[in-house]
Amino acid sequence: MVGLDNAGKTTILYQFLMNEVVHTSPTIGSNVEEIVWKNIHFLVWDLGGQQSLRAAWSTYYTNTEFIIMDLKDSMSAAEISKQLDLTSIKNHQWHIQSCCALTGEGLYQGLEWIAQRIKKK
Ligand SMILES: Nc1nc2c(ncn2[C@@H]2O[C@H](COP(=O)(O)OP(=O)(O)OP(=O)(O)O)[C@@H](O)[C@H]2O)c(=O)[nH]1
Ligand SMILES: [Mg+2]
Repeated sequence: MVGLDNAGKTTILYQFLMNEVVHTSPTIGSNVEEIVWKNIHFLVWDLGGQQSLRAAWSTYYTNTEFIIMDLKDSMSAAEISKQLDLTSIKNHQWHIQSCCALTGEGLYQGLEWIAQRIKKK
């Protein structure tokens, strides 16, 4: 799970794990938790988003199957896809899920998209 610092990644992680909003501090390094949902075990690595930590993100990508990006509230899903030119990506699938880590809205729809693709493998 990667994204800008203060975007809400750690909040999402603990929403999935405990169904509640926990008090967070900026992540230095990473948090890792196992989330079990619909009999699927998700090993979720939550990476610190501060500028100085971003160079280390790639070291976590080996054997990574899915990346969750939580971007700040400013753009719609359509705008994000346009800005990042996602439609030009043809060698893997992608999906934008709008969500709110504080209420949990949209979080499980995001996992559902991943779960559907795991089943097709
Ligand atoms: N309004 C709003 N605030 C959020 C949301 N998600 C997280 N926050 C708040 O944003 C702050 C930062 O959340 P974190 O989960 O620590 O952010 P992070 O992405 O893990 O940040 P780094 O560890 O520094 O990369 C906290 O005060 C959260 O309560 C959200 O969906 N909406
Ligand atoms: Mg964090």
